[in-house]
Amino acid sequence: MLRRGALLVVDVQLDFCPGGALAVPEGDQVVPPLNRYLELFKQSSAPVFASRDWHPAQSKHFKEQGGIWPPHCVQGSAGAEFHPGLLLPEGTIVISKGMSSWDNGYSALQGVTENGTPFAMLLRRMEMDRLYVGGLATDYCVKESVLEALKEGFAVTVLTDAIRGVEVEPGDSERALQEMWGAGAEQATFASVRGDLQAKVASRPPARTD
Ligand code: VGL
Repeated sequence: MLRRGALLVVDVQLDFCPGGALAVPEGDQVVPPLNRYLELFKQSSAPVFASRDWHPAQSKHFKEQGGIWPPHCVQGSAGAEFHPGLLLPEGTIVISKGMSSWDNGYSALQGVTENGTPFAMLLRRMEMDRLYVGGLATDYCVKESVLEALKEGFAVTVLTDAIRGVEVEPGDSERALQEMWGAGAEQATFASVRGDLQAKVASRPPARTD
């Protein structure tokens, strides 16, 4: 069956990069490999989504309100910006999540577009059936997005050369990956994804015009 795949870049925001409020070790090192994927998906005319944590200033996700994290990715703040080196192509659809004060917002599948359309609904409307997922952080938002996408019935490929973990406890990322594989996620790196997409472009039926 022809697979229709989209790229989901998870939370490559300044607060999750070195120097940010909740820095993921080597978080910025996902940027160069993600740029290669972004270029590939753009060339293949495949959709690109970029999720972002987009928290209110007061959130139960934050330590002061009973959560476990320092304040980060507050709506409109500099730390909530995407990493400036991330080359999001024109037409990238931004998915915001964690926007209410009670919402951890780990899963991009709980996110919404700028128009308020739920991401999962949009993926169905666009007849997508596979998500290729990279970004930050392996052990939180990547993991939760992957697990929920699988639950929602999408196939998922984790881009293992374009993810990094928070590692609150050493080994968290490895455990997160095992959980994702156990739930049915597949893994790939750039060369095989490029092969996939090129094969698909070559075999794509004419676009429906009705
Ligand atoms: C994340 C910790 C707290 C993430 C978000 O994007 O993975 N991690 N909030």
